[in-house]
Amino acid sequence: MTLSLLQNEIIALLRRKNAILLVHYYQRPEVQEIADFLGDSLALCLEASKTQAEVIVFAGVHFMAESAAILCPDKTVLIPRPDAGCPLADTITPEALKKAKADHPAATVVTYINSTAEIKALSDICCTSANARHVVESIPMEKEILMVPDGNLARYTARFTNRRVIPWTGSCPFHQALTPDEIRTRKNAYPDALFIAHPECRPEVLDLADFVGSTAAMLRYVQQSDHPAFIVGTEVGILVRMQKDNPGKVLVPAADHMVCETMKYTTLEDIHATLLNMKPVVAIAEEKRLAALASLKSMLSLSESK
Ligand code: CIZ
Repeated sequence: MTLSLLQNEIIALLRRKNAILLVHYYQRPEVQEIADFLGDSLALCLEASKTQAEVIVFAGVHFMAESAAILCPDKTVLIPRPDAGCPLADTITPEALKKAKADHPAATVVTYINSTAEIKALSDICCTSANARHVVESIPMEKEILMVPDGNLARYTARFTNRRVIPWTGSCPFHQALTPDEIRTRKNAYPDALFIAHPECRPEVLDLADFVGSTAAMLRYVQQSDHPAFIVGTEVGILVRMQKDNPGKVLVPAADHMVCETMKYTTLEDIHATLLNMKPVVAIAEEKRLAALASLKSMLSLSESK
């Protein structure tokens, strides 16, 4: 692969500034090409906490860079596009969560990593789409569970865990927009393909899936399968990595509209400017960071004991 002049300049700047570039699977292809690490939000934050680099440039949406800053207070975390928000994370406000907690005072609050630092700070434990079931199963049977902000992930997790889960009403707009009719149309066009879906899709869509899993689990599934074709029910950016890992397989997005607008904000020009200016820096007030860290750590200690 030949890199562009701008890509090479970014790589040179990264080395000169003792920085690493963390890139989410849903980012633009040209940004994915120069990633030091490509991954889901949790894997990227864990890379951030292990690196010797002093500076982390996060190509993702805001909550992801915030999670890196929560876990790595000794490092400078830069976000090239601070306006790259997450519409799912925005479906819950601290005030609304405080009210829900007051309405369900005995409930354990399980919060998807796709949430702001403020929401994490008000939660008992975080989860990802990969470990939601394990996290929920760690909570005593008799406890009510308030699971925020993704209602689809909450409902999907509840199916397997025999727990009293109260789902929040939030959803990711492009996962939520995928319909069973669109899947049937794709299946007619690709009758030999398996349909794999992210748990942020709605229940009627998940019912049609041959496999449901997180981004990392979907990548693993396609790579380990002998099947020649897949209809992929998550953000189209993941197809870049999936196709690279599986050059001989037919991979089609479940619907062409499965594009996260804010994930595509970050351009090479933004990353270049960020490295030249060493800003914008992700800053979180220490009290809030420590409270958010506690809910992330509860999740991490659980996966260590798995
Ligand atoms: O946490 C992430 O990175 C997202 C958005 C989804 C996933 O399943 O990995």
